[in-house]
Amino acid sequence: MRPPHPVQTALIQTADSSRLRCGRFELTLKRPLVMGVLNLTPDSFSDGGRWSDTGSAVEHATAMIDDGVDLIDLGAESTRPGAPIVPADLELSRLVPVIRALADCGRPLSVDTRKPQVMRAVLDLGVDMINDVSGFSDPQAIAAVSDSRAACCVMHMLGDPLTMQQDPVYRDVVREVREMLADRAEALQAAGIDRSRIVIDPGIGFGKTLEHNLALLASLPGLVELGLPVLVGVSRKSMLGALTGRAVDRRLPASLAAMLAAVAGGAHIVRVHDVPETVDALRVWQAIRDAHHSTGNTIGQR
Ligand code: HH2
Repeated sequence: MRPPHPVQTALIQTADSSRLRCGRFELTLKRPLVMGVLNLTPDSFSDGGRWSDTGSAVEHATAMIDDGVDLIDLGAESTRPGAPIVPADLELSRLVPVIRALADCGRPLSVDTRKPQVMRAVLDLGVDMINDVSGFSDPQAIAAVSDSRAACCVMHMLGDPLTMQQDPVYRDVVREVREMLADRAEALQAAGIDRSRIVIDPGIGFGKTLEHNLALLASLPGLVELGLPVLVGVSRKSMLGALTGRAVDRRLPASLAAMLAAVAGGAHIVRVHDVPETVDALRVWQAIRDAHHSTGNTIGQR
């Protein structure tokens, strides 16, 4: 197993967002954390079907841990544009055996789900984070997490996966996404969920054109100013295909570039498919940034 990547020098950062309470874990956010994607779906946009039996899913999770992953995000319903809704019992039948097998893997387990029923069941199994791409817009979803210790990732999405890419329109995408995330974070806090458990995510590719995605990535420092940890998922996404002309299986360099841009903009957690490559890129980026910082200059946001 590789050593954890080095803790970077803390730069300008609000006290609020320097730690994340995440179920059984308390995570320090002084260096960017790597969330590895574990899709248990037959139809995810980049790796559908690859890890859909428990044995291969556990093998992949173990490899990600060896490669230095900080959190594992399990998903059993694709949210790609146009994806159909998966019934809760099917979603759970994919999740439960893998959660049980990974319960003691030493890394926080996150579950990517929009269904309160699924949230409650996986929280009963002890998962550490609920990642809701619909931003806890269902009051039952807030109720499901409020009596747990789990972290809550609030993502921005315009509409739902079935329709979200059909001509998304904003007046000011950066302002609207920021306001929605601040509102949802307030709703979670009103239900008794402490700020130290809340993560926000601009939802790259969820009801956004290429221009919207670029504007959001370019203005991440404005989201970081909300004082909550910011998660960004851009790995292999179609915006990278639009920029490079590459098919989904050839988007690793583009994914790494976008990931580093997000981290330079202040992102605290990056959600990625390619863990070893991401960990390596972050090691190099951090070493340069820390050396630069120790000379008295600053780069990046934090
Ligand atoms: N992206 C995807 C799924 N879940 N959750 C958060 N918080 N942020 C993201 O950007 C995000 C997410 C899409 O990626 P993937 O899980 O690989 O695809 P699919 O939804 O097709 O399973």
